[in-house]
Amino acid sequence: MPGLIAPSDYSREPPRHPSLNINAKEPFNAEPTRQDLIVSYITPVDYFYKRNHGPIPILEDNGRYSLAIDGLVEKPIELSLAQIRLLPKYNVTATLQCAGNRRTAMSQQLNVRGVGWDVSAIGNAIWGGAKLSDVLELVGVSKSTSVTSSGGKHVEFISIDKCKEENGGPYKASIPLSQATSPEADVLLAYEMNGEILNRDHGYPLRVVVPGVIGARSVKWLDRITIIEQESQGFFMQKDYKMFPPSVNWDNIDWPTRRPQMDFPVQSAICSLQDVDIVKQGKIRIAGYAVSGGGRGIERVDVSIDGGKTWFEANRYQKNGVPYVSDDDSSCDKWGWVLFEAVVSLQSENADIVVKAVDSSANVQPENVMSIWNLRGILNNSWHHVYVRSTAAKL
Ligand SMILES: Nc1nc2c(c(=O)[nH]1)N[C@H]1C(S)=C(S)[C@@H](COP(=O)(O)O)O[C@H]1N2
Ligand SMILES: [Mo]
Repeated sequence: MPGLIAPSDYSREPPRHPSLNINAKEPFNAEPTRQDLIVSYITPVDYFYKRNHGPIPILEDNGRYSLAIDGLVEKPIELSLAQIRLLPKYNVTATLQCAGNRRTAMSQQLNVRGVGWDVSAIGNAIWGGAKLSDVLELVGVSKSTSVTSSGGKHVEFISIDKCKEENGGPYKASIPLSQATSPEADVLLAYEMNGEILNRDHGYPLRVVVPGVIGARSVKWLDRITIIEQESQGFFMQKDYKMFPPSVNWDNIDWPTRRPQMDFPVQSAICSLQDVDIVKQGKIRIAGYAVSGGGRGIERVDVSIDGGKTWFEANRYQKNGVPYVSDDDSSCDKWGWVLFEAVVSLQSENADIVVKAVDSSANVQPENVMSIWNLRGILNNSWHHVYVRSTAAKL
């Protein structure tokens, strides 16, 4: 298809903010500093983590973008961006989190395979675009459908980037048709991020945003949507982003025994401090983010300054001044993270500060990283500890 093209080398990458910590250069994988991550409830585009598997695609100067929708549907179509923009526009505030967020910490316990990430492979943005459920009506699939008359049960998103995991082919992922056609699931074909035209790193001109689900399913630089019988057979659905138990290693791994990971689990991390930090004696600020997948809200954020022996609750907020209530969709963002904050005076020179969140289904983060260790290092949502030494001396 003319228009959107995928370079096979890294000579045409977009500019990026110099403050990002780069975890891999080619493909470009970077995250903001902890401090930058929580400057505001909505993550500025410059500070939003970037996770790629190949060179960034580009719209040719005179290129005309169009999106094909086909497969097990009555009337396949091709849509221009203008036609997609004509559909009702929704702004959905949703947190995107890479399944590999906090992988470095898991790897420090026992080595795992994958790009290392600190706690910032996550961001919260206002995504603007058309609802996938509206778009699918144009090909004759009505709202709340779980199977089409020709047997379609999954919606596959196909990009145009060149990924080595796909032997130079494009990135692909799928979600169930029931989720794609559910207006409440808020799955978007987004052309805006934080009120601006989506930039190249984040999927220009059009990407999928699947709220509450690991970032890997939110396909960027969307080229084609196809309705299929079984879930996508792409590498990133079948041979990656699956959660294995700690007993599985690279010699006994059997990929088909596990389902592709979709929702992410309850998660939180401290961003106002480094894992090992020195602070001035007196009051310190413990702040960070908490979020859960599947549209579950954050019921509580617990903080400890004695390694988890005793706990107290942190304040939670989304928009400034509005108290956060985990099950109130009218005043709170269902798919968005909450920021938390607690100000404490440390009682001793050394403190083991811990945070754990509880979601609206009473799911709690696991205490121990080794109990959820897996060879790909995904979904590290264990309690986040930071070790702080306070000193009377001027820093
Ligand atoms: N086409 C394409 N889509 C993609 C990817 C990719 O490499 N290619 N990476 C996925 C992964 S693993 C994540 S976590 C998110 C990252 O989105 P972001 O770079 O906008 O933060 O995009 C997803 N969509
Ligand atoms: Mo990811």
